[in-house]
Amino acid sequence: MKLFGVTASPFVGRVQLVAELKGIDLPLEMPPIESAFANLEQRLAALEQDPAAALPPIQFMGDTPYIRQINPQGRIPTLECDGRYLGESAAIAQFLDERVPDPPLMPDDAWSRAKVRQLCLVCDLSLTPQVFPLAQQIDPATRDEGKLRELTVEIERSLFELEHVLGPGPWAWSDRATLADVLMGFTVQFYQCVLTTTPEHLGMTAFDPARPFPSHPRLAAWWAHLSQDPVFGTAMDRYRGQYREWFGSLSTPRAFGNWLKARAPRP
Ligand SMILES: N[C@@H](CCC(=O)N[C@@H](CS)C(=O)NCC(=O)O)C(=O)O
Repeated sequence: MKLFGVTASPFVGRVQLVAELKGIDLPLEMPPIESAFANLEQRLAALEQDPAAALPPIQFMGDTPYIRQINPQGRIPTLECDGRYLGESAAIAQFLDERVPDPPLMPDDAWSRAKVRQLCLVCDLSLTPQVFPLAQQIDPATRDEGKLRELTVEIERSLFELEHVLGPGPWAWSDRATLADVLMGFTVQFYQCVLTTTPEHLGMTAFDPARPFPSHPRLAAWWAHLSQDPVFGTAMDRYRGQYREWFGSLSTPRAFGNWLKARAPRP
């Protein structure tokens, strides 16, 4: 088995954490991304001439011919297992959980398993889709205030939903870590990193690093517990630096081009 992806992706991070918790040896392979670099030099030169040049967006690691061939979604992470391919971090995480049952990342009883799935779905249908567009609003020079207001409302609604679906704790559902903690952990950590990248936290009060989730006591208690856990806490810290670097690259197409270039495979 191996995983196609790059560590700057929180979705890849989810799968790597599940592998770590289960002691699965899961090498990470950067997908062949030559196509993403094909016109990079020319693009950077064009931007040098005209920083406002409207060029089509540069592809990220996932949406490349190689990945599209093995995963029709053109996304990372993509798992290779016995010559077969699986996409979607939640599906991959669940597959690994079933393949190596110890320690289990799903509860024993049907009701609790359903609640864990509900948390995973609420996270990925409600909060996760908001945090990437939020990262695009980091730079005040290119920020769309209307979009930011829209995202603020949506994120507030998502946090309310999660707050009220969370179980008694201390983990997301019960006294044991489950797939809900893995999925929510990476989404919330990405969200925290976006907000703390700007001095005014994009005007959102939901995540004060000194006192996270001031109006969501269950989320606050869950996040404190997860952050202090040796395995989860270390995984979150590991990815924080990667995201910071990436966010810094989102401000202009040129900065993003340079970020991508720094990751180009050496000939
Ligand atoms: N729902 C998917 C999302 C995966 C995803 O969006 N991955 C991004 C990287 S973080 C990607 O491959 N995007 C394609 C691209 O930007 O080229 C999952 O959970 O695996």
